[in-house]
Amino acid sequence: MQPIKPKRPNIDRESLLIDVRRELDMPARRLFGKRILTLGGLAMLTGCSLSDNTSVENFLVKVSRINDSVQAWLFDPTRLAPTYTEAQITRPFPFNGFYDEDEAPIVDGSDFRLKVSGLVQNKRPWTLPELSALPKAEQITRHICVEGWSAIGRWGGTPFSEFLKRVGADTSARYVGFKCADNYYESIDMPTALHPQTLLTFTYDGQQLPTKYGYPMKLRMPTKLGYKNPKYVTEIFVTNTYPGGYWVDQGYNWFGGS
Ligand SMILES: Nc1nc2c(c(=O)[nH]1)N[C@H]1C(S)=C(S)[C@@H](COP(=O)(O)O)O[C@H]1N2
Ligand SMILES: [Mo]
Repeated sequence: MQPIKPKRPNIDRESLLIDVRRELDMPARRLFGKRILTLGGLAMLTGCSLSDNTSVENFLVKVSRINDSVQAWLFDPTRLAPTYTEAQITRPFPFNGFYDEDEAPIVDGSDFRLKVSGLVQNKRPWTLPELSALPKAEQITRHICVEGWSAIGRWGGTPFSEFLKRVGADTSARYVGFKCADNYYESIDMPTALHPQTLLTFTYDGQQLPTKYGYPMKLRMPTKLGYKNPKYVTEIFVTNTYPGGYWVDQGYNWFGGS
């Protein structure tokens, strides 16, 4: 038999990665459910034709035998996620949370202070105007939720690496953790925190971030699945102690890359 050499197929990378995740040994796999991991689910997410998906499946059979080096290639934290045009934005962009939209926390911006703690030189809290004065960045990227939908949106704010630089974060530490106004919490690896597309965002589609999308701020990472992107962030900390996350602690994969 010919040895199987996985090679990069000409198909939508995101749809591929969702299923590659299934093939890799991921604890979250049971909880994500079969819904998005079927051919039909893939077709729904990506609008791919069945023939494309067939080639995805064939590829995945091969990928399921891969080793760590291929996994490292798939989740390379320096890889850039695709960006999109204004015309491709999903309207209206969906709301999601572990509660209904009308229960989303309403944060008072006027006396808001972002807390900073852990392995940083400067723990001074930040007001919203101070945060808005940081160097600007904007991106139109795809948000992928494991519940079976994805949507393209436009977020604006500051590169998270700029924020980490200003607070004197120990960037040799392993994790950055987030606490949220709705008691959600998350944490990410330092390479992702420093990734050029990881933004601390204050706007959605050119307007102040509305309550439903996480006012006063959302950490937006197009290299991570939806649940890794915390909204209503109230505290950021740098640590070497694994902080977990709201869904991660219920079995979702911690890396959560897309
Ligand atoms: N604080 C907070 N952040 C959160 C969540 C949440 O419930 N609370 N849900 C996560 C999930 S599962 C998704 S898909 C996205 C939804 O973001 P959106 O409402 O802007 O679409 O937020 C993520 N961040
Ligand atoms: Mo999600």
